[in-house]
Amino acid sequence: MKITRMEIRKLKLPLQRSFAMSFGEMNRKETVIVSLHTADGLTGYGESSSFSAPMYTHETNDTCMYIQEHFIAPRLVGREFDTVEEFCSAYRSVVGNRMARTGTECAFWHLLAQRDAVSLKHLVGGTRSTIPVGESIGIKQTMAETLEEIEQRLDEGYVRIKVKIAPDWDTQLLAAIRERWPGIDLTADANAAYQFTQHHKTLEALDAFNLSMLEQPFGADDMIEHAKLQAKLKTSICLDESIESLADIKTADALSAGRIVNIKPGRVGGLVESIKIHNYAVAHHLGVMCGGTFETGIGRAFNIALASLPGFIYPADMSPYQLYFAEDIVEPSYTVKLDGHIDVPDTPGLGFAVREDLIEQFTTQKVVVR
Ligand code: OSB
Ligand code: MG
Repeated sequence: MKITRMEIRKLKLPLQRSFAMSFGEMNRKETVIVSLHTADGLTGYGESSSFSAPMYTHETNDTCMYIQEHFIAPRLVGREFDTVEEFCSAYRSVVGNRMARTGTECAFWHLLAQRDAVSLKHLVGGTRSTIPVGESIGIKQTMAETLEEIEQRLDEGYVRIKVKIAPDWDTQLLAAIRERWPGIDLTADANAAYQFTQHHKTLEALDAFNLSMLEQPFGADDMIEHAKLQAKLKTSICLDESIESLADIKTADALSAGRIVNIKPGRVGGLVESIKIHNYAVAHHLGVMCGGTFETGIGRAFNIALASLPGFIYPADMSPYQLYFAEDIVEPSYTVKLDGHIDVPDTPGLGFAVREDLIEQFTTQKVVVR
């Protein structure tokens, strides 16, 4: 397939409500949508689901656009690629910047799915036809609000509740949830808010809440600290920010820094690296869950395909757009069924129809490389 043009757009999506995590509050959602256009007239879409500020990782919407425009697109446009390996090797000189690379790489997977008339699930080797979904609940003003939202999601069928925690929003909250729902699948995600010396006692005490996992208590680089805590904790640590690559999961495994990995294509640079991490985790008896960074339906399509791999035994962070955005840019988007599962599309291509008119409408910045 010959790439004739690459478009990189920043979109601003109207948010339904803000969402707070330990590192800050998200009051607007901007994302980067990439499209690759071929000489045969195909269009492949991908998403670099980054944020306006470098809070979750070092990348931002603007760095994703910049890296793709100046360092990735020029290595692709005018060239021909038949496999994802050939495609990725064209820009292998670009280190880091994994969210930027993800948008580009996923757009190529979308092209492959169209060329071969197969689903993304088929391309990645997925085996599940449905995947279980849990809700990720941000830090709210009050406990009552949080409990109310949990109740609503449980009524809607979600099979796991993940609450965001921080040093001033942890034990009391978890105690209140457990008091009301002793048996639900409950997890907590700290987004790197704690420090070992200051907080390890508090974190060890979280064992009392029978969480299915404690996600990323310490900083991304604090692999040793995670290992020290995991050695004292019954609860499994799930690593999110700490794992950007296959090399990172190998390090984490060697140190016993956690028992579960949250895989997000965006954080690790795309589906190729995600599959490698998944395969390593399965071979080394680590658990795997599929996370997200509030992707639109385009980014979610790749996450859903990934989550259909057999190692994804934990419910995915895959809440549908209605929880965050007023409108999605695919239509129809997916829904969470009353049994808490979503169907994995198994039709050729993305599995969702892209609303190009809405992409146009939400675009605030656009770069075309030809
Ligand atoms: O830590 O898993 C996280 C969203 C943005 C950035 C980081 C995280 C999250 C979530 C929500 O928890 C996951 C989602 O539904 O996309
Ligand atoms: Mg997380």
